[in-house]
Amino acid sequence: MNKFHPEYIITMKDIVQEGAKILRKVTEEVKLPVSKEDQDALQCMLQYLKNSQNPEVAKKYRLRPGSGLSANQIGLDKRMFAALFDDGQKDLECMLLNPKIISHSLNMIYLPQGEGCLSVDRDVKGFVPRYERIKVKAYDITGQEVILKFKGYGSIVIQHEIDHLNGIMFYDRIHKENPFKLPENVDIESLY
Ligand code: K2U
Ligand code: NI
Repeated sequence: MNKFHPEYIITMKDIVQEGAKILRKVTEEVKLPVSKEDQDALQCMLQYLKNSQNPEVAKKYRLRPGSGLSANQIGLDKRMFAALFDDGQKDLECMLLNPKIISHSLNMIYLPQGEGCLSVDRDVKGFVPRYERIKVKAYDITGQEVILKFKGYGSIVIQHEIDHLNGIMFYDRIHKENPFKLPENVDIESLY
């Protein structure tokens, strides 16, 4: 049994920091049908994102804002994550299990300010090339298979989270010699 029951409030002390082995592990597939324990943990992860994006609550619990949180970031060796972001039209929340990118655009994008991470308590400068559009096959919290498309900022968030499930940190994707060098012969542009 893990501690993430429905009323549990995830705070920064629950978020694994870089250096922990679990952040470098390829995490285990979630068993279907989805157990109550896994559903509860996923709900706690989404609630963290909501809390962290609410200024009063974030202040009260000293939460860093997040638009995504993967299970291994709270110490669970499971292929699942929660995401909460505004995709330009609407506020989108998702909790996905066993996600797989099944297709993606050739063109790429990057955040001009670079990326951050709840598990990385330092500034790491540099561009992180991401696919502009992705199509993802995953399972929702009820165990139903879903096929979802993401573009722009949402695509960046989802790729950042799926990377976590594969033990990849955002700075692994920054050019080693010149952090602001973009990949050649790739159509890549700043998200804004
Ligand atoms: O996985 C995580 O650590 C959450 C990441 C997700 C993320 C980082 C960079 C770009 C997209 C997603 C961050 O906590 S989200 C932090 C943040 C919050 C608001 C806006 C941008 C980044
Ligand atoms: Ni991260």
